Amino acid sequence: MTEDSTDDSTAMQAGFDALIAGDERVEPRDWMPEGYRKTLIRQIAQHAHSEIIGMQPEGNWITRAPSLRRKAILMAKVQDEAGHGLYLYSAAETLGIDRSELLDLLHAGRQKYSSIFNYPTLTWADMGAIGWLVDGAAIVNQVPICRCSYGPYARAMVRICKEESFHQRQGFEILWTLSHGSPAQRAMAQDAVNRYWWPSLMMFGPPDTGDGASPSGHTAQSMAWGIKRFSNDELRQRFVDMTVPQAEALGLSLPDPEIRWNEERGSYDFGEIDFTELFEVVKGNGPCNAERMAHKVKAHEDGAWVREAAAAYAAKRESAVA
Ligand code: FAQ
Repeated sequence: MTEDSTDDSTAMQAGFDALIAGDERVEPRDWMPEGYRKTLIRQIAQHAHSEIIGMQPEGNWITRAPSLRRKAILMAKVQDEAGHGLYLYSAAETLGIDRSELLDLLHAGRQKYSSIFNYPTLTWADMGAIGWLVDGAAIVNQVPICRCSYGPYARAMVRICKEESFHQRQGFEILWTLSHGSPAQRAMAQDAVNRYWWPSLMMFGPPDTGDGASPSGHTAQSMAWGIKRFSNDELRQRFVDMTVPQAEALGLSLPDPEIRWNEERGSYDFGEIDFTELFEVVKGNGPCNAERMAHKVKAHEDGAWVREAAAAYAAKRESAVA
């Protein structure tokens, strides 16, 4: 390396450091360290894949929604999730990676998606529990990403968070209706909440200080880069504090006898999370991992003709212009 190029890279690093220190946005045209770019690609791709795979558990109930109104709302919600996936793939592409490459990595099991979408949706009440708890957790996690240091990711999150708020509200309303319905409907709502509570807490990721074998390894660096604004445990606590009073309003209980208000801390205590379950699900051993991936790969293969037709059409238009 020549002296000039060393000077250049020191100046570029200093420019990046100044943007981060000043809490300004890094844009695609700006120089960025390779680790920053890779971390963003990993997180944004995982986020995009989650939105797309996340269409499956709810898509499962579109044909069985209990009324036309519920069906229309659920279809709109599932379409919103597709839209979120597309904004996020576009945000990832600004980092110099192609969407098709990201999909290949997902299909080969080399990129992840959120653990929560590997649980089955057994009853209509699960649509309520997903909206209320899963979208609720997603909002708590994603609102701070609107202030992420990387511009395209932060801007994509603004609209996504607005839509997730509507999703959370519709889930709450489904559960409210069921919990004020017949004893069987109320029992269905309670069962859904019992099954989705702990997996929703796991969405926030591993604990900040684990047992040495399983802590949240990326948090410190991601916080220093302004990608993450809070740690996994901080956001998890925020979610518990927001959700406990909402469960009371619903008249449903949360399946944790250790939840109680802690006057000193000004927040709720809650029981220990079984993180071995999270790690098993992330490794591919959850109840629906194989089914979700098989469905995703098949949908991708079945859609090959659409991609081929679009590429042929674009090539024809290009040659006509030339
Ligand atoms: N599932 O060091 P950390 C939604 C992995 S969208 C699977 O803490 P990081 C909307 C992690 O990747 C839901 N893997 O990592 C919707 C890493 O593995 P790696 C998705 C997980 O990145 C609603 C390792 O563990 N939201 O729900 C999980 O700093 C309804 C160590 O972890 C986002 O993606 C997990 N739960 O923090 C759609 C939000 N947790 O890559 C449809 C953006 C951790 O080293 C229906 N992402 N891992 O092999 C984030 O905020 C972060 O990436 C975290 C993880 C907080 C998820």
